[in-house]
Amino acid sequence: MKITLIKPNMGLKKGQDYQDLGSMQPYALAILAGLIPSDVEVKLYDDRLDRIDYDEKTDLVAITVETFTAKRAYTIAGNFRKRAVPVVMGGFHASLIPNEVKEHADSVVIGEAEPVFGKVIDDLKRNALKPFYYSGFKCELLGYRPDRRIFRGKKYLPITLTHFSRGCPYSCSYCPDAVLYQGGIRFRPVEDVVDDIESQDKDLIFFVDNNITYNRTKLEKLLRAVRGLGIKWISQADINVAKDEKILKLMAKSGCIGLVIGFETLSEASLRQMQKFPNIPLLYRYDELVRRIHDYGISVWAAFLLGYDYDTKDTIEATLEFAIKHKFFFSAFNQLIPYHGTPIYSFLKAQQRLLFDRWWIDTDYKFGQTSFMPKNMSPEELTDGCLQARLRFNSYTNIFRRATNVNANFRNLHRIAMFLKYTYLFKKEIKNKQNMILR
Ligand code: B12
Ligand code: SF4
Repeated sequence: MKITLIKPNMGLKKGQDYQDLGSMQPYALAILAGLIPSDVEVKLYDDRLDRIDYDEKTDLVAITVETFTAKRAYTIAGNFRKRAVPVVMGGFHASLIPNEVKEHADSVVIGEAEPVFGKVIDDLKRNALKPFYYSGFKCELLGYRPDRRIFRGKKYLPITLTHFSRGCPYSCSYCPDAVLYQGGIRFRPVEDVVDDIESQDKDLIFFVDNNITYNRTKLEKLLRAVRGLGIKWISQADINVAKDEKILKLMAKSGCIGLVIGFETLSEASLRQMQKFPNIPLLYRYDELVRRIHDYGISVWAAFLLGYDYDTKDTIEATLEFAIKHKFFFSAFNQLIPYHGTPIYSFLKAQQRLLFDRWWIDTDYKFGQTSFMPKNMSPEELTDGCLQARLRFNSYTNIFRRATNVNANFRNLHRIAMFLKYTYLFKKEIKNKQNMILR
């Protein structure tokens, strides 16, 4: 028996397949591969790097679907189903809007693969696949091991993705994770994480946790365990971590070189509307807290989300100035994207402010476009404001300014190389991705 795993590409630019300048390993598919019995052959097609051979013999196609790759996933699924190969889909989008996804798949897994993928394979063997498998986002994170052999021979960035925790206790109104995890957060045993890291030959680890710093006691255990492994790592955190100097020190000692932090907006009213509660009390301390993180040698990858009802063009400008002032390693100036199933999607729909019912499958929608009617700007002004912020943050003058952050971005040769490499990739990607058509 053979199972083919697929990570779809996102889009087309000027009629050509869009190519990421650097793709990361599709971690979810390594988890799936680790759940497949050893007597079953496994093959990965990463549509961002490979050309899929639809005629190659296989017994099941398993596709991971995010909202931005849904359209392409449906096309790929259609090509296999035409050849009578059954298709199962899972992932964020499949769990957010399973009925839409079911129209393009034989089976849809709603939730995490671990509790149900074995059952899917058993049912396949009996020729009795079910239309839906429900597992939710609450399974215990025990004893499984991602199988990354599927990535061999493919040109990915030299980063290993793994995680310590899954979930998030907050409920920001734009966030698909909040909808799926429903406020839960679970942790892997530290030994499993160490094992997973030690089985890799890469020395840069990306913990894809939503917020690795949420539970400091558990984090401390992890930090002490990974300190001796000689790795460098990055992860996602909230700004509250900067209040705790002891943990910052431990993080730096254990190899932490960067944190993705969601600042979102400098408008307190917008933060309230987002229900971004961990940020609100610290909004007026952002300057001091960012400096402290940098003082510990940790770079900040800032994430902003613009276009909520109290944001104006001035908010975008102030956000850009804030990002330049703090010489962030990287900044994402994202406009609000209403994902199906989130409270903000329902809110905008009820107010008849969605410009597309389902932007992700609408042929008129382009990547980077605003898909709703903002309150204090036109959609075009929001689109252009975010694009200009990305371009200006990555102008040569501002790259030079950010390079003078010698505490973090230019701390040593390794960091300098990393800063230059990733800044080059990000700068190129801005224009590459903007206005791309989803396939
Ligand atoms: C790492 C990451 C990235 C990396 C790339 C990762 C990669 N391998 O290419 C970077 C930083 C480049 C990135 C980019 C983007 N990302 Co991103 N990213 C993440 C992040 C932080 C972790 C993803 C991950 O590995 N999770 C761990 C895996 C194991 O979890 P999982 O995918 O849910 O998989 C489990 C289940 O869903 C299920 N499952 C998944 N697939 C399948 C398939 C089958 C068949 C089955 C049975 C089950 C199953 O089982 C898995 C194991 O339990 C998530 C947020 C998060 N914390 O998860 C956002 C997230 C996935 N990204 C998101 C977005 C929007 C993007 C961008 C579009 C952002 C942008 N505007 O450019 C781009 C798109 C890139 C692309 N080319 O596709 C959104 C997707 C939302 C959605 N509704 O689809 C997320 C959820 C963030 C968010 N909260 O908004 N991202
Ligand atoms: S803190 Fe981050 S992961 Fe958690 S709900 Fe808010 S946006 Fe989502």
